[in-house]
Amino acid sequence: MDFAPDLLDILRNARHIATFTGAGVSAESGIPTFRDAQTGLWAKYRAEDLATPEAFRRDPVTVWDWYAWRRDLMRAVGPNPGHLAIAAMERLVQRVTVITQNVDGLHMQAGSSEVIELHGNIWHNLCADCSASVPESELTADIPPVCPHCQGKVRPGVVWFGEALPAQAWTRAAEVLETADVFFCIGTSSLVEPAASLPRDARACGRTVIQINPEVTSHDEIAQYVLRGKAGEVMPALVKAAWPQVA
Ligand code: BJW
Ligand code: ZN
Repeated sequence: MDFAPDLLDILRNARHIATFTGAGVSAESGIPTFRDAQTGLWAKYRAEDLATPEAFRRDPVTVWDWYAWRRDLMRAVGPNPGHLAIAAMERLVQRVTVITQNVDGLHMQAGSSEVIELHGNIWHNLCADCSASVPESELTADIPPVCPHCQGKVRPGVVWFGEALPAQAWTRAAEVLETADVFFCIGTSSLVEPAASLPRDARACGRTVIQINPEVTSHDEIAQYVLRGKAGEVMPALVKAAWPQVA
């Protein structure tokens, strides 16, 4: 794989690299994306029936069961070379921040130490009524489990449509834009707001934006470098090309 020499220089000289990631990064681990035709979750299921607070209120059993199925699927897989290449940059660059829309925890499993989860984490549980966090050890056998504090219904700790992103995660992501030299945008369709605004904001802040995706997205227009391909192939090759002695 060939990369522009100036891109490799930018990476070698960077002191802070941010990677903004989406479902495409976990696709090669075997986790379906949302919007890919045929294989994406939204090709088979309706987001309105499963990923909104209204859906949970209407049919908590179906929503809980769907997330239980996805948890089973995720439990069986691990990080792929894309996650690992992002984590490996921590040994080569002063600071690497991962801002992810993914809820699977695979960046942490790969060894990334600074991970901002914009859409929550599927392994967390919280009460839909009192918002208390409920540890796995306190989950009752009910479907959905019952909150130990208020007897409300327990739900997965992810961000559904119509819900605000966790304030602290959003603030931290905004701070990253101020210091990162390079902003990778990897494996996201960039259709879901407000997360999709981050690459645009990064470009407006004067950062070098690098897009990695096998398909065209609206962020091709704002990225200075567009690398067409799979994250698990492009990222390891790029890290090796930029730091051939050490990567
Ligand atoms: C590969 C690859 C490989 C494949 N390598 N690449 C402004 C304008 C319009 C709408 C809105 C707006 N502001 C808010 C909205 C509404 C809504 C929204 O954006 N809707 C649009 C879809 C129209 N946003 C919200 O509701 C958000 N909340 C909000 O704004 O609240 C406001 C508020 C403020 C104060 C109080 C109250 C409210 C919340 C959004 C939550 C999104 N949740 C989900 C589900 C999470 C839980 C779960 O997992 O079930 O998050 S939806 C889903 O989409 C998931 C993802 O994180 C997110 C993004 O998807 P992603 O990662 O981009 O995946 P795909 O499938 O779309 O794309 C995969 C890409 O990978 C493709 O490009 C492939 O080509 C590529 N690829 N293989 C590299 N090997
Ligand atoms: Zn409760």
